[in-house]
This record gives sequence, structure tokens and C-alpha cells, in this order.
Amino acid sequence: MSVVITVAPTGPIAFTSDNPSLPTQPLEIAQAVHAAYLEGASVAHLHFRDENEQPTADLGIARATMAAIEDLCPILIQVSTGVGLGVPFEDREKMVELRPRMATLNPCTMSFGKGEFRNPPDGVRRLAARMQELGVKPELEIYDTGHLDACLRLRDEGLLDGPLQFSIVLGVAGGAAATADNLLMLAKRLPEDAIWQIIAIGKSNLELTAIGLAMGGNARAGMEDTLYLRKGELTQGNTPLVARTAAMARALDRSVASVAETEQILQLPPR
Ligand code: KMH
Ligand code: ZN
Repeated sequence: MSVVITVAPTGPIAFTSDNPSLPTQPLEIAQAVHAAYLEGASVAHLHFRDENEQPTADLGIARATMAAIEDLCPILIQVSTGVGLGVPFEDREKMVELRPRMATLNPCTMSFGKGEFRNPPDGVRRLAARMQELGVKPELEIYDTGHLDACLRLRDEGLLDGPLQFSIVLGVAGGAAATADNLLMLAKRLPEDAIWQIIAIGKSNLELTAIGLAMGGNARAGMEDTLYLRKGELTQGNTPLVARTAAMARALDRSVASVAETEQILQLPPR
């Protein structure tokens, strides 16, 4: 099966003071996504920032960024409804009104590094129902086993349509550690027809991405998940991270999925 590579160029946590090549402004993000598309990424996972680099749910900034990307390439857009730790859930859930092809759904409230990541159950239900209405495919972010069970309950309530699409997110302080055992344990518990990708945060990003690809999973690459190409070496933008993930997939004799193939693999609702 071809590999779906998602680029996550910015995220909600880092600043250019952490890595000067972090794209934070609309045109910077569009150019980074276009470069990643040329390296094999078929999905772009987007967070937006204001002019002070603060994470924002500002729909105007989001639209400008999405339009700039669409002018450059046909990559599939996945908007984050995580947005940023300090952003109210009521503002975050409005991101799906942008009607992207996909958007993330974080099923549970959790400790997240030094902060709290609030995802109230009734809000998550409301968001899942709205995504269903709009034909926006949920990217289910599971940081631990209980998060998977929460998603299966939403499915059983009819709020999620199959096949379910999961991101197994490992390495966030507050969620499951970034270990091969945790990846195996979670991947084995997924529904038979589920589609999944590995998201490994921080220093285990390379190893766990390699294991996830070898296990048949898809992968996410980008400066949302690591600012380093290797220990002690800051990455010069997102492109080297995406290129390396594509090279690993090919080394495993797995082709890299095009946008059209990705629509098939993820069985995205037609637009
Ligand atoms: N930042 C990642 C650990 C989201 O954007 O909704 C998880 C994430 C969630 O990407
Ligand atoms: Zn994100």
C-alpha cells in the first residue's frame, strides 16, 4: 500500500526563536507546504498564527493561508481543531466551517506538556456531528488507549463514519510515551478497516516514524512534531523532514501516494 505523507509545517507550540526557519505567516506556510508537496506530501496539517506568531483560530488568517496554498498546489488540506492550548474550544470548533477536506478531532481532555488540552465531551460530540454534516473527514488524534475507546464510542453513537482515520500521537507529556511497544499496542487495537498514521513528537520522531512505516502505517513529517533533523542539528525548514520520510518509505519498497491516490486510500467524502 502506498504511503500517505502528511506535512505539519508549523504547529501551535514552537516559535521562530526556537528555529528561525519555522514558517508562521500565511505566505511562509503556503511556500513550505508547496515545497513539501513537491517532496511527496499529499496532505497538509495546518495551524495558523497571528502576526505575533501566537496560535489563532482567526478564520480570516486561515482563509488567506488556505487560498495561498491552493494557488500553489492541489495538496489536501487538513485543518487543526486543536489550534493551540490557550484557545477556547468554542473558537476552535469553528475551524471546520472553513470546510477543509479533513480536520482533526481530539476526543479527550488531557495534560499536554506544561498545559491542559481541553476537549469537553459534549463539545467533541457537537464537533463530530458538525464535521459529518459538512462532509469534513475527521483525523482522530489518539494520545493514549482511552482516547481510542472514546472514538469507538462516538462511532457507536453514529457520529463517526467508517473507515475511521487515526493519528497515533506518541511522545506528548500527558499522553503515551513514544515507544515501539505503545505504537504496537495501539495499532493492534484499531478497528480492522482503520487507516492510521504515526505522529512521533520530539527526539523519537525518526525512529518511531521508521517503525510506523515498516508496520504499514502512514506518516506525518514537519516542524510541528520536531524542530531537529537529528540530535543537535536544527532542521532547515520542513522540506528535509518530508524528503527523509519519503525516502524511508521508498527504502521500504512502498511508493508515496499522490493526491488522487490519497483521496482513495483515505476514502474522503467526494467534493
Ligand atoms: N500537535 C500534535 C501533538 C491537532 O492539531 O489537533 C497533535 C495535533 C493535534 O496535531
Ligand atoms: Zn496539530
